[in-house]
This record gives sequence, C-alpha cells and structure tokens, in this order.
Amino acid sequence: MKLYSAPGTCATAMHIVLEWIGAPYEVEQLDFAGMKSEAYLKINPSGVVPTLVDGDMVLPEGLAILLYLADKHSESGIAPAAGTVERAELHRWLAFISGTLHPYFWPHFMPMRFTTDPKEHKAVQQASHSLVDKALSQIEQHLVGRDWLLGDKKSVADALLYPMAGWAYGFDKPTSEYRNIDRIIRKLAADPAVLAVHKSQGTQPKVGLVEAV
Ligand SMILES: N[C@@H](CCC(=O)N[C@@H](CS)C(=O)NCC(=O)O)C(=O)O
Repeated sequence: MKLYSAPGTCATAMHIVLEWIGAPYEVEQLDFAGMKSEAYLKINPSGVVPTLVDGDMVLPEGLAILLYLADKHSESGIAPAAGTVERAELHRWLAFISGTLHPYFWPHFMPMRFTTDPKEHKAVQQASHSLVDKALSQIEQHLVGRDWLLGDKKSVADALLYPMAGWAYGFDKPTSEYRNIDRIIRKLAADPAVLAVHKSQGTQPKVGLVEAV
C-alpha cells in the first residue's frame, strides 16, 4: 500500500493507522505544489491529501481510507464489526470529525479562500476558532467517562481526532482546555506507532504541556 500524505496534515491519521495495522506500506510526502501537480490530480481530483493506493485501487478521502484499512485488517481491532451499535457510533464520530470539525479549521488555515478582502482574514480566522470550539466542546462532552471516542477501546476515530486536536493547541482556547480531548491526545502522543509517524514526518507531537509526553 502507498499513502500520499503531508507532514502535520489530516493524512497523519491514516499514517498512524497504517502503523497500527503493521502491514507493509510506503508513504510519499507531498508539498502544496505536489498536491496540485497534474500527476497527483489524476489520482486525487481535489488536489488534497490523503490518497491511498492499494494494488489497482486508488482511494482519496480520509474517512473512506480509515474504514478500508480497519476492515481489511479487522484483526487489528481498531473498528467494531459492521452492523453493531458500536460500528454505528464509529461512523457517527468519523462523520463528525471529517465533515464538521475538519472543515471548521479551513478558514483558519486558508482565510483567502473564504474572503477576497485580505483585511478580513483575521476576522475569518476568528470565526473559524469559534466553530472549532463548538465542535471540540461537543467531543469533550461526549468523552466524559470514556477512555476513547468509542468507550474503552481506541479506534480509527481517535487517530482522526489526533492531528486536528493538535492544530488547536496554538489557539486562544487551546486543546489543553478540553481536558478529556487533551487526555486522549497525550496518550496518542506517547504511542510508539504515533511517535514513528512523527519521526518519519520530521514533526513533533503538538501538545500543550510538553512534560506529559
Ligand atoms: N475531504 C478530504 C479533505 C482533505 C484535506 O482537506 N486535506 C488537506 C490537509 S489536512 C489538504 O490537503 N489541503 C490542501 C488544500 O486544501 O489545498 C478528506 O477528508 O480526505
């Protein structure tokens, strides 16, 4: 399998899951120009990471990749079985993180895509921070009394939360203020598979207080 990724992006989640699975894989790290290249647009018409290639299959979209990997390697126990309530819960949280939390960050990273007036960039970013707070607060509330998003077992949903929660450590209301999310991110930041991904990316875990890592 081959994953197209970029350091620090949402594709970090798929890279973590490849490590958890333990099957052979390679990663190609793209820069922004690489994501927009003619060759890459042929496999990912959105010009974004991630994309997974497995034999003849070319699969963009992080949520689809996570479910594919978890089902193909069900022995790794990172997704409940299809047709169960727990599996429905997994779909709920993958959809929420991928379809709600993730887009709420876009105006922060790319304000120029949301206003044509450069003077408005700061206001657009502030609006992003309020939306991110709304989504993180919902996750935080859900995590009360739970070790992981699905309860007592880690899953691909926790991997998807990891890079996104990392982005908000630098915000005015940093991730460390969401105590239950922070607890999960610190556990993941100490996971050998996650550390291997950081090493391969040349990045460091992004947590609020370094001593817990
Ligand atoms: N819906 C896509 C979104 C992927 C996405 O937005 N990836 C970001 C990195 S976190 C990216 O590559 N951005 C480059 C761009 O927007 O030009 C997915 O979930 O896979």
